[in-house]
Order: sequence, then structure tokens, then C-alpha cells
Amino acid sequence: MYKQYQLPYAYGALEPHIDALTMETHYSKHHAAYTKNLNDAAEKAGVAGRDITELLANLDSIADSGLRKAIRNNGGGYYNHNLYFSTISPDGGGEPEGALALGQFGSGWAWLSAAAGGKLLLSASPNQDNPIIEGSGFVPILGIDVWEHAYYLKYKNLRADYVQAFYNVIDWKAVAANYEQVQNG
Ligand code: MN3
Repeated sequence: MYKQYQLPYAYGALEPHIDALTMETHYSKHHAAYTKNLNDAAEKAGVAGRDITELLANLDSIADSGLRKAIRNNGGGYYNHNLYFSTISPDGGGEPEGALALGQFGSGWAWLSAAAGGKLLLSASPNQDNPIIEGSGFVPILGIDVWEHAYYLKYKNLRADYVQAFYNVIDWKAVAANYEQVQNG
């Protein structure tokens, strides 16, 4: 059974950068739905209990194309949001890094990823894809969700303002811990 990352902070803790209603909807509706749908599809495909990273890296092993698509979308959504919610914090912030995230048009994600040995990659993915699903050899260590549901209630069409505000909540300690983990293989 795949379990949602448990938030160690309240929905309103990231105000004013990310508002409480957006956090609550994003976590308790969107992320919860990806998690439930992943569990349902994984059960049907006979892959329940497989490590999520390993599963996403080997989607081709799922013979049924409908289930493969369901696991790509919902497994991606499950993994991506676990990363998202675990790398933001009320104690976040610090030095921003360029124009990460503005390159992804439409619904998707902007990523900072790492590979064994410590190489870093900036990239963007559509939908709920990520560098693991794309077979890049890199593992995401920070993701900015640029689907409208991540910012629309507060920022409306002003995605750049959301991305700018997002830098105030990035938990660089968590990102550094992810980096260490990937770097050490
Ligand atoms: Mn989202």
C-alpha cells in the first residue's frame, strides 16, 4: 500500500507564500486521489508493494496499456507530490536559483535532479511525468508543481509570482539530504 507523505506542518503554515486552502485542496484532494488511484491500479496490475521508484523506471513491464497509463499518471502524481510536500517548509527560503520552472508551459513540473557522482540536471516534464519515468538516469531532489491547482486560487494566471514565492518555502536542508542520498547511490 502506497502511503501519502505525512505533512509535518499545518495547511496554513506556508502563508502568505502558499495559502491554506490551496495546500488543503492540493494535499487532501489531488494528492490523496493520485495515491488512491495508484493503489487501485497497482493492485489490478499485480505490482502492489513494488518500490515506487523502481516501478516508475520500469513502466514497460506492465503489459496492460490502460493500467500502464494509470500507473504512469497516478504513480507519477503520487511520487511527485511526496517530493513536493517534503521539500517545502515554513522554515524554508534562502537563495533562489534562476528561472527554474518557468520553462514548463502547460501542466507539469520543473525539476532539480541529481545522479550518482553528484551531477545535477535542471529539466521540465509535462503532466505527472518526471526524470525517472523519462529514463534520464537522474533522480529528482526538488520539484516545483506548475499545474494550475498548485497556485491558481491565490495567484490566478500569475504563475511567475507563484514560482517566485515558492522560493520562500523551499526547504534546502531537505533538498540537500535528497542530494546526498542520490549522490551516494
Ligand atoms: Mn499538484
